[in-house]
Amino acid sequence: MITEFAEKLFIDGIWRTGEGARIPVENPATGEVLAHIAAATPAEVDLAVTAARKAFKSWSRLAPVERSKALHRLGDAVSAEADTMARTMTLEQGKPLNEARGEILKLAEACHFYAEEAVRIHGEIVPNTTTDIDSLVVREPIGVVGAITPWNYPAELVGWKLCAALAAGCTIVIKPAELTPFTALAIASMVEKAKMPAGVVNVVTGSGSTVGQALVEHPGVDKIAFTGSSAVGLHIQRSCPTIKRLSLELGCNCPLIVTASADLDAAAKGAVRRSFRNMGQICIAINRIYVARPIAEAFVRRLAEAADRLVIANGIERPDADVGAMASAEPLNKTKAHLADALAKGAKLVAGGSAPEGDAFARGHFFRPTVVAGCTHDMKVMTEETFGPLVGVMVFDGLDEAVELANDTPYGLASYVYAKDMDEIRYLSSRLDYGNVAVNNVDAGIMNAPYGGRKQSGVGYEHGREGMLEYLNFKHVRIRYDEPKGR
Ligand code: TAP
Repeated sequence: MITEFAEKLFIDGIWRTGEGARIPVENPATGEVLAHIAAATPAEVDLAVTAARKAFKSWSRLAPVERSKALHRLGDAVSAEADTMARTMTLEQGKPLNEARGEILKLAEACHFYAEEAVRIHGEIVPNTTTDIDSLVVREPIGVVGAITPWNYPAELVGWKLCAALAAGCTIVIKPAELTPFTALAIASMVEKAKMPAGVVNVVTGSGSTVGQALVEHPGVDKIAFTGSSAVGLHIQRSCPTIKRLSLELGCNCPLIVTASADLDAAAKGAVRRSFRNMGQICIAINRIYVARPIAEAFVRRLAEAADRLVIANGIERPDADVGAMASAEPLNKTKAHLADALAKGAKLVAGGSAPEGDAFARGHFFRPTVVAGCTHDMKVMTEETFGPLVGVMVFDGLDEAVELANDTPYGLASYVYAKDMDEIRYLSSRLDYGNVAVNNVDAGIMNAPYGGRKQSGVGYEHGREGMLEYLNFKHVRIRYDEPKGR
């Protein structure tokens, strides 16, 4: 699949060999170059936006049931190709094959979910001061969407935007991350298989600062749907030359609170899963854990043992590994820097702390899942997003202290609680200043509930009905009627 898409752009339903500079895409588990992509030129970006604008005229006027059928066909095409698409993702991103396959199937789930929502875009009739007037509130698609996505979930983060936008009647130009472009191009080929009209979905590859920025600045793009770092999100907000709708799904530094009433085994299991899955390269990864003093020692022991038990491997060779390679040297270096900072400031290493040994790991971006205890808020691990396999643990004495520490951050995407006491659960969940609070589980995002951040974690929502509202304008149509003649 990868060589098939090398140097290609998908514009107006046609696979074009790009005219811009070639950029290598590497396998992060081995360092080998998989293939090259073509950086879209300004003219090619313009072509894609023009195609999306043209397609918008008919796609937005299509009966919702037809858009729904097209999204169901896309979901079916994605499921049918799950194995090959997963392989593409593992090769370019590093996560184990089984996990990649799970992500592809979740993309298919998003297609079917928004296919169902496409036929439920209804409006309201609002009461007026006189009875001869109706106020209709109708919903209309915004227009052309520029979707800019990161490399950690190369299928789902494209899919949430694509499916919600198309269900609403918008068309889309996607700019995937340079590190993981082939998964997005594979999605484009499923769009083709699903026989979507030309121009409804377009994919242009290249760097964020040129191709992504060109979408941000293009007057033909009505909305930017962005997932990525808070720094780039802020830059996009500042650099929009015209008024555009923006959804910004940004970074976080997510806390977990473990109270004295918690089931310790469940808490350690949840903490390990959400700290280290995808090598911690998740916007909702648990970065910092606050644990009640009486249970701290027992919890840290369980956490460290569970972290040490995780199987690390090249995700192609060992599909069922717990974790694979990190996606590039950048998040790995940041992980090492945050670890060094914590240790220099007095934290104690209780698990991991180095790269795994052996030839199999020599050329890839591998690191052992790492736990540091005895942390304080002077340490970067407790205050900045690491985006790597490192978690810090700190002890608390009272629930108010735990809440204060958990909320002591500019971010607000997701937080976690393990507790059995209902009073504690209510107290904590109502005080945590986050868009998502997961209690006694670590799946903060599910397809049919809104998922979005507060503060520097962004604006807007994905998932759920709310995710589709991000692609719709409201229109108020106020109609005054006369008495019918000859009544
Ligand atoms: P970024 O560096 O912000 O990149 C995200 C996307 O933006 C990439 O496609 C990037 O292109 C592009 N980009 C970079 N500069 C741009 C510019 N000036 N104009 C337009 N686009 C630009 O993030 P990342 O390192 O890929 O991903 C990690 C971050 O994403 C973390 O902070 C993580 O928390 C966040 N994230 C958030 C969520 C949610 S749902 N809140 C989910 C996943 C990840 P290139 O990389 O190709 O240059």
